[in-house]
Amino acid sequence: MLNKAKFITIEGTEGVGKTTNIEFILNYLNENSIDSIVTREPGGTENAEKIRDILLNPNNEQVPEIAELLLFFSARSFHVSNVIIPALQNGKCVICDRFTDATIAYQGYGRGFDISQINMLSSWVLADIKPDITILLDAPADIGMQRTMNRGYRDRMESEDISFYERVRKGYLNLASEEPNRFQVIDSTQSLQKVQADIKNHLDSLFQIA
Ligand code: Z5A
Repeated sequence: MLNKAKFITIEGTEGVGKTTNIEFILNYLNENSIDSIVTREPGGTENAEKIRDILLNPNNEQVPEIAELLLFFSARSFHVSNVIIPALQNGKCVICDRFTDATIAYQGYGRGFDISQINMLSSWVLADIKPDITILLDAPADIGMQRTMNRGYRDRMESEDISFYERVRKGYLNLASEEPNRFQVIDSTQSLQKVQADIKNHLDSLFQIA
């Protein structure tokens, strides 16, 4: 029998539609009676949400880049041990808004940290946890930025210039080409209906739903 406790991550640069489509994925799983939880990074536990505030609140003291990198992994350690592993062990599907690929894309390609050092931290923190599928919503950086402009609030990570987000996007696309079986890249400049039809196709094959 197919194990339905899948680990699904959703990635992309800001404003590509992660939050919007996580709701769609959750509805899909509910309609197919697949028990699931939705969570996010940085965050997902009480302590990890405190770290999220340190990382994203623009009014906090300056965050050195190395502290930023280590804080993302600290938050992830709380999250993996206290939420992700227990949910998967209890037979639940986990839908996670960002995971380690975000660290490689943002801190590696964006900030310039050595990817092999990030991978080493990752192997310490994650043990053998790896997403079953990663949905990468892809769009040119300026499109995502325009979509989030109307919020009237930019967090600390959203205050970089466009070249940073272009490097992040390139990082994600490189990761996807290195692991084509795990990554499903979806053009998020398409209409929401088309994006969601693509997501549904990938979920149908993951869960073997005809
Ligand atoms: N970060 C990191 O650096 N390293 C790490 O390891 C991790 C994270 C884990 C967390 O932010 C920040 O931390 C993030 C990366 C960094 N910083 N940045 N930049 P987050 O994940 O909490 O938030 P976000 O990435 O900034 O996501 P977002 O801005 O909330 O965007 P979104 O969730 O992808 O988009 P959305 O809210 O679903 O959609 C945005 C708007 O577009 C909305 O009005 C939608 O209705 C609209 N939309 C969505 N899809 C479409 C389509 N297809 N057509 C037209 N309009 C659309």
